[in-house]
Amino acid sequence: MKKIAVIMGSDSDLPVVKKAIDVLESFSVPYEVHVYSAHRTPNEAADFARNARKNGFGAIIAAAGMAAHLAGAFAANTTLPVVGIPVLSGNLGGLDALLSTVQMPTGIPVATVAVNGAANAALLCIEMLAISDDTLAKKLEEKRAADSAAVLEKDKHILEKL
Ligand code: RP5
Repeated sequence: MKKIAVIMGSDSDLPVVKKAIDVLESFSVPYEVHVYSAHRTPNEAADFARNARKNGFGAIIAAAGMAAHLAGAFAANTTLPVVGIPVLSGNLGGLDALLSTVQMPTGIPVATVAVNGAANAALLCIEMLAISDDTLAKKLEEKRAADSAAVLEKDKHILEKL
């Protein structure tokens, strides 16, 4: 199975990114976690992105806050799918990172999830791998069913309570 690269702009992003790691773990999808910054380590970030396909990766998650160019910088250097997580950091409530991540020019796409939407970033990558992996597709269906059952259980409790 292809690996998922999980990149964060700073180790201060880890509490958010951990939710993506937990999802990848729960699906037994192989991954590698790195700290690379578009601004502080531009050469290392570019090297990683350029070699990611030949190093066995299938998709890249890039999480960053503030002027969050990380996902775009990765996307500029690979044709693997890049999923951006705008991280809430600094004083602008995550809007800075959201716009920096989502507003990519035509030709260099970044699939952007919600601010701090790390779990969805992992799920989106798993859905990409599941295009050619029936076992993974079945696990995704099972998770959807479990999530539905959990909501219906909550509905039952609310009905009983109120
Ligand atoms: C971004 O700046 C990082 O992704 C992080 O969200 C933010 C702050 O980084 P630190 O100053 O905590 O290293 O590049």
